[in-house]
Amino acid sequence: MSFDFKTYLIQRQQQVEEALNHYLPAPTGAFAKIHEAMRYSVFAGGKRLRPLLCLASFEIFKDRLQEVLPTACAIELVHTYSLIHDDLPCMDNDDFRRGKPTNHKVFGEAMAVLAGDALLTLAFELITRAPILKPAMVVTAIRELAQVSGTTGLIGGQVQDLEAEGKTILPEQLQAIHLYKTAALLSGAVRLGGILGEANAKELKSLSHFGEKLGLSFQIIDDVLDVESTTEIMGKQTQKDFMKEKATYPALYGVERSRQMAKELYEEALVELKRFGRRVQALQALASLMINRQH
Ligand code: GRG
Repeated sequence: MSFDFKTYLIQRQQQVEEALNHYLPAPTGAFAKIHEAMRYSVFAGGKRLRPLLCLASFEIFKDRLQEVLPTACAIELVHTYSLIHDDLPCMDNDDFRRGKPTNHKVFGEAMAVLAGDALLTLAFELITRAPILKPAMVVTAIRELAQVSGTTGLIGGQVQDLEAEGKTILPEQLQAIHLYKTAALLSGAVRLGGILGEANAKELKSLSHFGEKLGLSFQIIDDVLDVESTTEIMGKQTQKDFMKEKATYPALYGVERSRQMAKELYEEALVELKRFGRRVQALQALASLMINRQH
């Protein structure tokens, strides 16, 4: 029977929404305000690509989704925290994300900082919430998420990105920024699925390469969309990279070559999945969705 990706996607997205709703604290009681701020950005319309990648990667090896759902949600919380903080006036200073006012526009800067911090903290707690996992696996998963979130990943990329503003940088520096700020967390999501699925070292290596290449390709497409798309479609201000003199692929290579590079990386990423046979259908379809996205 052929793989029905549309049905698969709807089901998994629903499972992720339900799990996130379950794990996020209720917007009531003494901490109603911050819980409301956390929930505002988590349920603002994100595509849930990172948890979906984590689930699809896990499903290459195992079926019991309850083992991986808390970790898949944890990655989404780290992603959401990074966007809240990135939108702050001291960073990218954005008023809109996903077509809605940014967190600090609704809750104020102090609460937005704290909501981001609280999501990041909750993420690590969530990984410990799958009681069926072996303790050693929980430790490995926590280390993995910390590494792709810290200066060896997301934060490191953001620092390099800020420092590159207004400067001419080398192609390898640009690639490093994109690998750190975007590909690390995406690849981490794929790797975490493999880790919890008990992939062996060789399998994990293939998943890492797949995630890195896909993540780099995804960020190149993001750069291109900032040039070619509109504020209405993206739900946030476009042309910002140009205005802030950001280091991007279109700035260095032009739009057409950037699209070509993204396509080549995507194809290279798919090659990494060959060893897994038919159980990679969901992961393959997700990769295609990510690279052909319009927003
Ligand atoms: C502030 C610690 C800190 C990190 C910021 C670089 C960065 C991390 C944030 C800037 C926004 C940006 C360019 C992120 C890179 C990844 C990216 C393209 C995010 C958007 O991801 P989607 O499309 O978002 O998955 P949705 O809205 O669907 O969740």
